[in-house]
Amino acid sequence: MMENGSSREAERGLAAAIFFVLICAWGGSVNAAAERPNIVLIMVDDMGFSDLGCYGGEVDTPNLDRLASSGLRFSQFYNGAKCSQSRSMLLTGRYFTEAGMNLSGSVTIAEALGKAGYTTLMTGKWHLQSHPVDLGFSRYFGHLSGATNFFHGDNSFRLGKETFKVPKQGFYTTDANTDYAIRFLEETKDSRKPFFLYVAYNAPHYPLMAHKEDIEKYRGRFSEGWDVLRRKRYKRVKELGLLGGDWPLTPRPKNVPSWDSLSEKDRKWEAYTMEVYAAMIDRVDQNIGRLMKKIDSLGASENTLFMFLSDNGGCPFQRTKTKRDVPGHLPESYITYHTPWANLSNTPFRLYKQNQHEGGISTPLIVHWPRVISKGGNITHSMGHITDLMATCLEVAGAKYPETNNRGQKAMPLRGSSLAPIFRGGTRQVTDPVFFHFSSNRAVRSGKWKLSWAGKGPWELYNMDKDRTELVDLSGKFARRAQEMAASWEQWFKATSGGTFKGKKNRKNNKGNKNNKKKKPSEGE
Ligand SMILES: [Ca+2]
Repeated sequence: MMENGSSREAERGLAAAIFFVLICAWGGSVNAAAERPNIVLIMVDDMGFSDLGCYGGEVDTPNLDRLASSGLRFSQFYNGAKCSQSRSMLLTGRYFTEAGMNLSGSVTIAEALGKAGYTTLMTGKWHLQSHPVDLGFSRYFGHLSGATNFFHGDNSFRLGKETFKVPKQGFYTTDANTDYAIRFLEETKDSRKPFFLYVAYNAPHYPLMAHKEDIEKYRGRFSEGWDVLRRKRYKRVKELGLLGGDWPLTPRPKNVPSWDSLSEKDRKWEAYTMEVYAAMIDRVDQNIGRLMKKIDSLGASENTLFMFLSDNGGCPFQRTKTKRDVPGHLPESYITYHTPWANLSNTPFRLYKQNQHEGGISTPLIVHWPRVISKGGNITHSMGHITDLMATCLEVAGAKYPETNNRGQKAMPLRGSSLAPIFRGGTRQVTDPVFFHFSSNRAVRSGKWKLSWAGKGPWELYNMDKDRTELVDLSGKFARRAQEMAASWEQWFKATSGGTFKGKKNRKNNKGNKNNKKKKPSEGE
């Protein structure tokens, strides 16, 4: 009896198991065909590698920390070191020297996913030529300029293609970008299409402006000064496992005074600028919390691929235009932080926004996608570049790279490759070498080797496995390698920009290839 009973139970168990497997196989194939993921791509502006809590920073970012702890963090992801460069490369998957400001001969993610049946939504800073609606986004709210007054906006604000008059009271750009993102999601929720939402927050770009209550929260948080805080931050970055090797912290640059050498008045002022900067990032995090809550309420959380990054490292430019005593919660204020705090933002790396050393090009990349990333909290040391985001979106959406863009131009080849195999816990064929350029700053990364050039040069060679903080220049020891990599950079620059490198004079090449029309740049960089 026992045997018979056991045998019947076993049969029932087997039948149930077969049924379960069939259901899963059937459900899986239906999901694969019908349930393409939504994609939320969020980029902030002028935020360093280690400002976020989950990257070792002092700023409270509980929402991003939560996404990181149930998602994936990249330790070695690169942007374009400058606002427009990063935006152009993010949207097209091509180098800025090719796509330029007008994205000529390029297809945007919005155009490609729109053709593949996605709803395409954007809010925030554009900072390229043309208009988001003309380049594939069905809805847009934000400012076309590179920088704006966070409380009063500027005359480049648009809702769709219409001029948007910024309200005189109760307006804050970061909040408004989220309000419209939520509104667009609500308005399009019945379309039964998956959505691609790109939110380009202008924060924490200068002018540093934040809500009074958010600034209050950070009172005293930075009073220990940049020397102590940088050492503490380095320790946390290391403890979090974000360093792929045992690299030392870079020393305080010569143009940064020691905190102790400042007068009490100056220390108070400097700490205040960092408090406002932190408050701006805090507000971004609060808004990401609101946005994710909305996506959750739509029942879309599980199959939404969320990616978060910054367009360049901390900004060293001192551009305070008003007196120090005009606080950052007032629209009349125009304060900035500068080199010493940018150096904290980019801990443990060297140099800043616009440089192609690691401080300029290293960004957090947080990826969250419950359906695919089941084991959360991991850190990958796989290298990635901002041009990879287009190929990633195409792959996860099952979309093809179109032959032409919405303007009828032939689409030129993509440069990046998909990050999706990494999301699934595997490895991928990386693009190698990867090239970098802005103005007189340039670099090339090939495997563990990186050749970097800042300002007037010369070329410096680093072994990134042993020295990602770029402290031991090996260009003398491995002169032939350095020469070969330098030659490959020159070749790449000529092939993609149509010109030869002339240092700062190449700023005109930053407008893209020679076929791109020149246009007066808007404020902000
Ligand atoms: Ca920027």
